[in-house]
Amino acid sequence: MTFPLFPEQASLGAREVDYVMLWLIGISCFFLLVTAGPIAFFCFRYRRGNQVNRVHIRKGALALEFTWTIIPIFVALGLFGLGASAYFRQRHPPEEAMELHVVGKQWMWKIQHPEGKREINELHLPEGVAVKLLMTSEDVIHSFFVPSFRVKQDVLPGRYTTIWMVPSKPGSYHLFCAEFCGTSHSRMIGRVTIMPRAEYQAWLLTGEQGESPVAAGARLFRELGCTGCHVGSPAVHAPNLNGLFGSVVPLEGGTTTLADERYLRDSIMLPNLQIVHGYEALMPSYQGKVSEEELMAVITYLKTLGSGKRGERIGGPGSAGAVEAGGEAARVQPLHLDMRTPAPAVVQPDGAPAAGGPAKGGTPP
Ligand SMILES: [Cu+2]
Repeated sequence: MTFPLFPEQASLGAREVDYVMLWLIGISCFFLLVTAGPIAFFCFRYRRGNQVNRVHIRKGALALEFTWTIIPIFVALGLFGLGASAYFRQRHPPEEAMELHVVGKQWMWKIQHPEGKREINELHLPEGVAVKLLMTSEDVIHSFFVPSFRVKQDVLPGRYTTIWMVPSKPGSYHLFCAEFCGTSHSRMIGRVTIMPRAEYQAWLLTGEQGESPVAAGARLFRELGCTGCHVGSPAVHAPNLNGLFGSVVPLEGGTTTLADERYLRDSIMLPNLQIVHGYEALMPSYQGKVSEEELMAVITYLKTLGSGKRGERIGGPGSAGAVEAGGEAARVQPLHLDMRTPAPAVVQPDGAPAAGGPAKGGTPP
């Protein structure tokens, strides 16, 4: 149910956030009454000049002190548990979630869908599908806020942040920037439109059909000269990128790091930050040479290498495996919502994952 004064609930996890909020408000009101009430009463009763008994004031009450210490501890721990479990679910998108790219800049939201479709200050989403937003900023700190989804996340220059949700109710909802980001911050607003899946699929095919991030990434990988060192048997000894994403990378100095989006980004923009064990620091920095969108495209392409996803999305059985600098990338199909292929995490309105793809992250936000 939607509670009065709360924004509409348009994602599956919105209700959970509302319950946590209501518990916090309820418990705060309760303790406000049990403390402010007696204060007001005693102020009145023991005001100066009032004829009341002021002798034999009780100095200690151990049982009372234990009670008002122990009960609030458990109340606070309970609230912590509620909030932490909601937060934990909000931070862990299911692996199969459909990934959209969001770039914030003064003063607009630029969004790209996995099939290549782009939009500005508009975000169209299919109903009942887990959606993950990979976000960064071109300039200052912005904050992606959709009240009806109960999600808000800072969008930072030089870093990736993510949020995810399962849109649950077709309609149109507000999108805000919730971080003061300059003179036109108040104009950095947009709309989120949730559509039934078939309608979303049809909408994807309308208007200009852009290059998908995977295809663009494959092309850039070639054009930027990455193939010279990372493909085949190059003259320069460079790390193999097949199956890199999600793996643990041994670094110079004996430490390791997880090859996530942050690592891939840093390896391209700040290559000397973390040197892979056994390799020389020969990689040039691409800072200033690629835009945020291009960088996201290259990283999306790298994520598909050797992960099996590449075959699923761009080639077919023959294409998974060796890095080929995306020769087949042009054949990207809008497969995400095609029922014949492994779908992204599709979640039924009651929160249970459908057969199309389990939502490993549990109850989504
Ligand atoms: Cu902003």
